[in-house]
Amino acid sequence: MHKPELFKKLILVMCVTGGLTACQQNKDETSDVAALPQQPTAEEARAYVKNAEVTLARDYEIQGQTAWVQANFVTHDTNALVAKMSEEATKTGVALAMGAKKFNGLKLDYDTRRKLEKLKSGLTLPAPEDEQLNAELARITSNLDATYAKGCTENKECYNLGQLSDVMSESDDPQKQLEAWQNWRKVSPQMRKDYQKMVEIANKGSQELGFKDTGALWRSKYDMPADEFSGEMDRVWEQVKPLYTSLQCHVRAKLNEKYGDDIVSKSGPIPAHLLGNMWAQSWGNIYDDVAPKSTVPTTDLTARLKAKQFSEVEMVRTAENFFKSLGFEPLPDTFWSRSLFVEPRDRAVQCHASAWDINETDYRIKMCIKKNAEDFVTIHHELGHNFYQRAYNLKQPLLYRESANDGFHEAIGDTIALSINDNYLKEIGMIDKVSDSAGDLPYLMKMALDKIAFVPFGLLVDKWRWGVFNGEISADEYNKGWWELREKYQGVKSPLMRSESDFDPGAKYHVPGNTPYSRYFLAHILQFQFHRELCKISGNEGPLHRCSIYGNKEAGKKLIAMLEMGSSRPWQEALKTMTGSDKLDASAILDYFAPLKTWLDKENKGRECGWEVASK
Ligand code: X8Z
Ligand code: ZN
Repeated sequence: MHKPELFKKLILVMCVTGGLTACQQNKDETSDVAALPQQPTAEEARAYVKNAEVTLARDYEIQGQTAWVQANFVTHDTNALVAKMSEEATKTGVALAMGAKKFNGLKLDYDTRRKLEKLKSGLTLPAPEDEQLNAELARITSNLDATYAKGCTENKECYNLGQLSDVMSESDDPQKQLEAWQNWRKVSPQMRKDYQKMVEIANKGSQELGFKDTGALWRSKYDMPADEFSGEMDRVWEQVKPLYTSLQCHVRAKLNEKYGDDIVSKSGPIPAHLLGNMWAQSWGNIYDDVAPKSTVPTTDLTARLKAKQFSEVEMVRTAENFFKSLGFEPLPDTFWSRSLFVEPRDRAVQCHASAWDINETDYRIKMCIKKNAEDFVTIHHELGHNFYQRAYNLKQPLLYRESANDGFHEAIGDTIALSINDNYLKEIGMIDKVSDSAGDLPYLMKMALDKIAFVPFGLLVDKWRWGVFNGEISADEYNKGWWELREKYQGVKSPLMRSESDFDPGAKYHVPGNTPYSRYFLAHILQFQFHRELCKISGNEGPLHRCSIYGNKEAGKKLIAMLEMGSSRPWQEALKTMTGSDKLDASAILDYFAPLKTWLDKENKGRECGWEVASK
């Protein structure tokens, strides 16, 4: 609900609200399912799927509205309403999944088979059929989410994540950054017990549906065997790793120059509070510390937004204009009247940005926008969700109203935002002059700090959760397991001694929010594949980082066609229609950053790159 672009997954979690009548109806359907004959027919399978789509559609809107109100007004009561709603919805989702299993092995037409598979694996956290456990799961998930949104410790000391994040990104005082880093992590220890219980219940639910554990369920959603999927993630990471290692090496050397050996060693992992971001997941905010020396300063978009006195709404309008320039229809009036753009002063809201489709015509974003370049990009990210949702909602039946895979959803707005370069900014009057080729390296460095730095983080969050779900990371080693992965993949370490009375994964929204994270890893690879292709269609002949697809209707047409497919075909096919290849492929991201890699390798001469990983 907090990640409503996932709603099409969540519909399965939250299909029923609306009180007794709806519940009753669902009970009836459940018993219909139980009464299916031993050898069901293809006709019954088709009827089952049709019925499931009607059931899921029925309460979609009221569920969205309930979740919207809770996320915009986090209180004891709205949490209770959401918990009740997800309890009912999970019950229906589980019943539909169980019923779908009865058609296993039956020869069916393509769509009926595909939709049955979606019914079986659509839930994110399935509950067991036991009613009490289902109710407990719903209570826990809603509490975890609210704890994060409110940002208060068990002792009722409260922190504002937005303000702490400003310290992380703007302060030049490592002591203040450390304090902000530490304070935010005081909110999460109280989640630990609930989290452990939640894992236990969801695993039981997943097992009842026939999955080994909840992680196996999450990995089963990619049109390929679950193990193959994790192999694909690792394969692509190996492609990006040399570039990441070069970047980490350069950044570490620069931070070592700035802070000295006592704070940043020349050969170990980098302390996590010095990278300009609360989770050290993207490093664009420390650009000034690590920038290549150049006669040409890179465009400071934050400064340009300030100079032009852009309001939050104007930032969103500008992003909408980009989509319109590609041929997308404007967003509806209700988008502008119902979205949340500015953090309210008088109540707790879930500030983590999200995009919602309440029904086929009602689209919104919820975001506590800051007037800076980072949030300008995030606005494009969120609108990408809304335009994707509308494209498939208008073309596809309910069970196909989701992206080709969840990485595609996360990649669309980012793909558009890859065009936010000098060429584009000049075209829309944000800057007067496009920098010459001397500006390339600074720009690529800025982009790499955001995009390349993110890749290992995008990989490890779910490595941690997969380990938690399958028991490899036991409850008494949650925090240890987290930091081992952070060190291993990112070469980033905790700035303070941590122990099992901490629960640092809980300080990252998607963990208490139960939003799978591999999607962002996929998106960071896919967006460059999309960008490369759309640039080709636009007739771009220069380097990829100078390409802007703004205003190109041909590129827009190709993009829209893919969005309209929803999840009706395997993602590999959607990718192929768009790019000619059916494989996840890091060559596009590597092409994009090739000049930077050459530069980094030169800079890193004589430096010792890489880092030792403490053995388990
Ligand atoms: O959560 C998000 C979006 C909403 S789907 C703002 N992102 C990830 C994060 O913030 O951790 C976008 C990039 C990665
Ligand atoms: Zn997103």
